[in-house]
Amino acid sequence: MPPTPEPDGDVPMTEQMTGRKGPDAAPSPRDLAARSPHRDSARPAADAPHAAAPPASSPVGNGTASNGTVGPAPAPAVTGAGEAPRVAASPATVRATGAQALVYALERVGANVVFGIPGGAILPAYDPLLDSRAIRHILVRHEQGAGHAATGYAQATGRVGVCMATSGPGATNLVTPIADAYMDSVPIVAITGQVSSNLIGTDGFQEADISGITVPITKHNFLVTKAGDIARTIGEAFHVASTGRPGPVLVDIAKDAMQATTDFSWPVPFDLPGYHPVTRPHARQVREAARLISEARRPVLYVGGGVIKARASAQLRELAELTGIPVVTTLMARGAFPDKHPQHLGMPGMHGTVAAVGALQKADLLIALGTRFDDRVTGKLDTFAPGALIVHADIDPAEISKNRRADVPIVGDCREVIADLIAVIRADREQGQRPDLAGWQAQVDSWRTTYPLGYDSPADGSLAPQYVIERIGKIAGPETLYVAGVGQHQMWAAQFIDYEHPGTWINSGGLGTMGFAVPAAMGAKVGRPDACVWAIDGDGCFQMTNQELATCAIEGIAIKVAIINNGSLGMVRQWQTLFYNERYSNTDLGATDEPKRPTGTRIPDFAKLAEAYGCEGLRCEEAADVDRVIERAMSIDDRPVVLDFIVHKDAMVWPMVAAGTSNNDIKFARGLAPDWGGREE
Ligand SMILES: Cc1ncc(C[n+]2csc(CCOP(=O)(O)OP(=O)(O)O)c2C)c(N)n1
Ligand SMILES: [Mg+2]
Repeated sequence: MPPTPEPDGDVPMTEQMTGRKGPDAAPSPRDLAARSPHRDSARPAADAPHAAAPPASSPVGNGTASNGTVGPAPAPAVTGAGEAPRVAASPATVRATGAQALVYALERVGANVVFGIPGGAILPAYDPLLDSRAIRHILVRHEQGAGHAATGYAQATGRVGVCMATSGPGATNLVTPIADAYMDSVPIVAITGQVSSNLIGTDGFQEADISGITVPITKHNFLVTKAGDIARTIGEAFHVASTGRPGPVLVDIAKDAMQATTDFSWPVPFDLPGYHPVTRPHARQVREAARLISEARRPVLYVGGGVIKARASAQLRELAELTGIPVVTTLMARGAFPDKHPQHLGMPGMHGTVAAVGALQKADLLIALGTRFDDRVTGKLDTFAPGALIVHADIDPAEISKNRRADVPIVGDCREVIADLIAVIRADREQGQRPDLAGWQAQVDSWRTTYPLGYDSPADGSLAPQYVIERIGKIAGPETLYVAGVGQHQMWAAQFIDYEHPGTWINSGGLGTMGFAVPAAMGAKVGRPDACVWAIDGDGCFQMTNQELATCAIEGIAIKVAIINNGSLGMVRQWQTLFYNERYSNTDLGATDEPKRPTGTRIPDFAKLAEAYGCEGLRCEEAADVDRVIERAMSIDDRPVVLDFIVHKDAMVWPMVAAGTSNNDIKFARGLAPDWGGREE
């Protein structure tokens, strides 16, 4: 492994500060401490010499993260650092229960929305929550919905999303969304009630060691057993979640800590020894990267979700236009670079475009920005981009050389890395250096025009799912936020909607969590109430979390949901078609099991289900009706709308690189491989 560069004059960053591990990493002392239910006693006192208040330049709280904002400017935080608690005009220090301190602290970090469900262990927190004028609590129907809603909120706004649950089953229901947020580096804070401290470790009623359970899927987690630690821990949790590489942080609070009385004051000194995310790239590494860029003849900008997290889209565009280098945007980076831009080759990976996949494979230099060489992008790793040198910039040093060795590693915030690269390259250009990329640009253009994304209309006249999604994108337009479930519909939504702005595409990329779309769309709409929010969901996914439509209807969260109803677990069925000899084991959802049921009977009838939830429900089965129902949905703003699009069962997602095979073996349709043409170098 090449050495990871150290920032100028700063401490080296280790995995223990990020929670991410390299392949051989042993648990850090902090991890071990984190696993101990007694770790609070190991914590140095808040007034220990190393404890320091956050510097004024990096205030704690929502909307203040240096690299967390996407899309339009986030709503202002309800309170800023330095203001008095909201609940009452109060002196610097007030007597408060731990539960009140929790609510005050949430107000002070700017958390104005909490998604959650109460229960015994978290009950003390719900009492002062009732008095808070600053925090809107949204009562969800399942904790998984709370977690994904927090993620959707965070993705849509760049602020920290917050979810809350009780101990035991409430907390374990948060595990999936926490893992989801971890994989996609989303800043959320999950607050859970824990049984009283004297019961911890006794298998008490509704006890689950949620901090132990979530060690591998949180950026950091805390178990709090003292009232006096609650406010500081909330401040730290928001700071850790939103700085450096964003991620989920869990705060598990014992019930007796919430019931005890303490002194609340703000701001709180932090106790985060060793947590110093590096944002400034090393100048020498940037110069080395610029040198490789000036020497490359077949370079590609390989752009990941970190560019969106770093709010670096404008810088990316400037770099791309300055250099003329073609751009690919991963599933997590859709919207980071405008789809209409002539240098954009689209999405790489398993269902990427031929041009994007081909460009990576034939490149002599990849400038990888905020991306992690995921297996869905690289295909068989040892055949990925065989002739390319790698510049890899990421805020998390644990990502660098994790999967593919970096020739030039750069640790830093993508916005700063790109800005520094621009400065160096611009200076070089002024000296007359201008690499000739004309041949390469012509080559990738020819792949793009020869192998555009496309689909066939079903021969039986039924609806093509791709057509439905394409029409939603055209009618709802590029200002809309699109939130996808997981499956074929997700890939088509990534392919057939044009994303022109960062933050307009929200999906579960890393974990691939079915059930993500409805609650995440709910959270996105709460965070961006003025935006139009469409969930593009599958009939399988929708059945996992659609109960949050009740939440949406009751809370006036007017999302639009398009169910791409192919009657099956379509993506799994596609693999059965291709790799299991068309043996469809347990992928047919049996929605229309004629003749056992009368023709036209659907289980469930999504339109009726929507109506039962207080939403508008519409069904569409004909291409001729597609625009009309989408426009009808666009005209409804006072309640959620669900559109049930009955689409062809056998449509498949193309292009495709079969799992475990080389990107070189990409097929743009069944059995059809592209002819790469051009020079093989
Ligand atoms: C929670 C969860 N369970 C199982 C899977 C495996 N899986 C991936 S896609 C898929 C099918 C999704 O079906 P549907 O929502 O109807 O989408 P379609 O592929 O038909 O568009 C399944 C079962 C998953 N990703 N997540
Ligand atoms: Mg389906």
